[in-house]
Amino acid sequence: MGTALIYDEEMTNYKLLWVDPACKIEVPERLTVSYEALVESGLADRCMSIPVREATDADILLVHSEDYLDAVKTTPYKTLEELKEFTLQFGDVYFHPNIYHCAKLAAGAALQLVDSVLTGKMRNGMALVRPPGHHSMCSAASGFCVFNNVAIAAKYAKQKYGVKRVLIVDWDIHHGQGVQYCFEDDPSVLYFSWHRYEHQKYWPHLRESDFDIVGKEKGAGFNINVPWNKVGMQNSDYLSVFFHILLPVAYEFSPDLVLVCAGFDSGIGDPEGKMCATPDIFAHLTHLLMNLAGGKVCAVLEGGYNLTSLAQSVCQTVQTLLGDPVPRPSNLDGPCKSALESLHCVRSAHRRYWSSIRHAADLPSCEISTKHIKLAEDKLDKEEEEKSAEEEVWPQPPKRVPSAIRTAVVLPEGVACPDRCKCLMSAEDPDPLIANKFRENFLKDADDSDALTTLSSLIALAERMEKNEICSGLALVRDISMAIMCVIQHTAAALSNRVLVVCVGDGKVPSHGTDDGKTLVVQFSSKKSEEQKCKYYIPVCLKKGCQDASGFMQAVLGLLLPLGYEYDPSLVLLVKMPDSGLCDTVWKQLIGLLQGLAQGHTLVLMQDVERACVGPTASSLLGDAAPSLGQLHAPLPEDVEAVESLRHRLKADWKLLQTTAPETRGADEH
Ligand code: R5G
Ligand code: ZN
Repeated sequence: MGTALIYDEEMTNYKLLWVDPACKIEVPERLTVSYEALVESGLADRCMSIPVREATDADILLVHSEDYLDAVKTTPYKTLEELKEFTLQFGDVYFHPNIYHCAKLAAGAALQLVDSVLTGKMRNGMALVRPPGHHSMCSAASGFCVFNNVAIAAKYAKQKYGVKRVLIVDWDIHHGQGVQYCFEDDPSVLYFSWHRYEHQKYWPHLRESDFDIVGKEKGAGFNINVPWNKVGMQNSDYLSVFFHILLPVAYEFSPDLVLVCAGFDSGIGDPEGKMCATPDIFAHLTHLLMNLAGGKVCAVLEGGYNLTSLAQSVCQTVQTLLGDPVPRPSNLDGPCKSALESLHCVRSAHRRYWSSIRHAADLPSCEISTKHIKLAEDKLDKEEEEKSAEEEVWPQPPKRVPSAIRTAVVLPEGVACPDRCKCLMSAEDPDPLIANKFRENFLKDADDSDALTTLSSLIALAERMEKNEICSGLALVRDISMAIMCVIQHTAAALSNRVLVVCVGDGKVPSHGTDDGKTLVVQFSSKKSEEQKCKYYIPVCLKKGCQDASGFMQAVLGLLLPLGYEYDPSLVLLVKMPDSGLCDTVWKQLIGLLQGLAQGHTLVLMQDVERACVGPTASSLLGDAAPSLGQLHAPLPEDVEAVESLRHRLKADWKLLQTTAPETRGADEH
């Protein structure tokens, strides 16, 4: 099951035919540079190329009115003057004799993608299309959009495949008001959008783009707007919103399909968005969505006007859909104050609808609302904006070179090597140097040659992961504590290495050497442990340990991922203690999510009795999508309390744990 790529050069055959400074950015080259970058990087070849088709009238009428469709149908026959005239009805858009044809192909491309994925022919995919879709409404074109490609695709998926819940993630920097209007009373479609807003000063200047517009009637809570009130948002700002809003709600919602309004004008260098998130952020955004809906992610191009940034971002997205390990996250220095204000507003507006964020703080009565326009600050913003115009420079994302071996395993005799994995159990004798070191350090009283062989193989595995010959690994060991110590000692020996140790289940984790910052240990257990000993040992105590999926996922999304991303390890050591109580599906979600760290270098340790878990673990390490957890119920109040109190205690040290802006005392406050 591969990745679909849907593209047709025909969609480059329309352009602006008159002078209009606001419209000149939407050019055919947007598609050609994106596609050429995919071809030149070899990514296009690795995808399955699926032909586009024209959306039918019936498809288009799923979202648009007959009158509007009839009107657009006349555009191929109009003269230049008539096209200009027609365009004026809508504004913020342009027409061309061939745009109707292209708009049918763009919507049809989204439908071909949905067909490929929902028939099970393809795992996921991306459609490179023009014109974009997310602004177009039932009876109106808007913001370069003619037909609402993604909205049509969502309706089509529901109608043709009986899909019950669709998540639409709109990471374009503009508000897809067309998508919002289409589904605002529909609880079967959860629409999430972040967008440049600047207290309504930014296009399309709508009151209904603000955080307090949450959907209507039965659809209340199923529309999530995250307004950005400043330009220059960075990787941390985007990831914070994913960790603390989108992902908890998305897991609770449990979509059967994820559609992405994949606009890249939210990336650095874009003249419209004026944001500063680097192209590699799209690898992470994509990766974080890929364990929802059993991996059924369909990305459809929307905006993106800096051709360099656009092409790089498209490549990052497609390479991630293909399952290649994601790059180390960069520039994570915590969300800015304005982003935290937005985060806080959105969480408080939605806490009544979603149990996963019910514990969020209410807005203080003085309300740092996005509606509150701070005049004093606006002058400063203008100055900032001028300098951050188009001369933004950023390094080209490094090439993501996959390891020769994706997943290697170290297993005791008698346990079969899972499919597609490399078995490392050393037939040859262990390296005598390593063997001697072990005897001295760990195996004083034992002449346990089995243990020696296992540990040597484990070290060999860790070493080859460090050299990037092997991406991820799995070892079954007799003595988990000793194995942890071996790996930590070995890995931490290199100067720049950091190891994130994630332990699920009770049992003592060797925490010696955890205060130098070279290891960060997070342990999930049901046993109240002593108070946290040091900054780098974080015990997470859950009432039913890891048995309750809701409580566990809340801790993973709201605590472990932000900590992990900020810590930025070079290796993730994931340890499953005996009797962890974690079920396979939750375990697979955990492995999938953790592979966003350390370039996918995840090393799993389990006790040798856990043979039954080898298959599922290997599958996740190989990059298979985790199965959906189903709709999650409310987490236990005790667990919410435990996770929240930890988060509040740790947020001074770890900025990605913040969800509210720090109090500021200043003249502009009152
Ligand atoms: C496009 C306009 C104005 C006038 C004309 C830019 C996008 C996107 C959407 C819309 C625009 C803005 C034509 C046009 C604005 C105007 C990019 N969406 N836009 N008039 O995803 O006052 O401001 O990429
Ligand atoms: Zn846009």
